[in-house]
Amino acid sequence: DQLEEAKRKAAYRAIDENIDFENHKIIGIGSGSTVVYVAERLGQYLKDEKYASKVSQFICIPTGFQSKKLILDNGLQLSNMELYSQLDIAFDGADEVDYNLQLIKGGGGCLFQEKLVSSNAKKFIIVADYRKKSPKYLGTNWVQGVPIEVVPSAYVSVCKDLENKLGAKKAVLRECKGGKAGPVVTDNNNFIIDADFGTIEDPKQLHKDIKLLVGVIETGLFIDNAAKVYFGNEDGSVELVS
Ligand code: DER
Repeated sequence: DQLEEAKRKAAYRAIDENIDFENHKIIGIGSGSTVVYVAERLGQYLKDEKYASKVSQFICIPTGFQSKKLILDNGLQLSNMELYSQLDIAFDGADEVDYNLQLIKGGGGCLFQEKLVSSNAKKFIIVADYRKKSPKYLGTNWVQGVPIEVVPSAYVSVCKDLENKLGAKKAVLRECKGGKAGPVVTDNNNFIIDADFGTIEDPKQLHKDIKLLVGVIETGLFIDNAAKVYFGNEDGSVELVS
């Protein structure tokens, strides 16, 4: 369908235009439904005799359980940040992109590992469908709030701080929808808070303010991180913004 095609085309083009088969070795693989096609494209190169010897030497670093599975399902080599803390390039999705390429990420609850990987990659590439592009500010298309990873024992105090000190309209603990009663628990055994700040004109400052709250581990505001964004459009075209 049109949306999946948009994701696939953006992801394929991002790989085709940014993977340096000669010099790249450590590759970050993000989380979500668009990055599925990034791993799929690498898997295709792995099956192509022209590229197989190079791609079989790639070391892929995941950003969570789903990301690990993408790497393994496509026959790629899996490793981790403890063994390879500096990456050549990383690919990931996003929940929203503003005019300055600042991002909201964390809709999938993997924001900590995603930011650990992206901030240690020489190049960070985002692949996203047309729904993620905001005309100007964050908080325009993505209205579920800024995802924030917190230490479980601090979730009440952090929610209060977000509302009373930082002006969030609402800050709520992310609950599991069906399947399990209770809060979402991250791959790092933490909780996620979604904080609604409306439109965010200064995401860099907001990120800093949130990070200072006791109990906050990381925010889903990715500042000055993305080098390029490939948007898959409804008409099948792909737009590169950098
Ligand atoms: O949670 C995240 O940051 C993921 O990257 C997510 O935003 C990806 O979204 P997608 O499933 O639309 O690619």
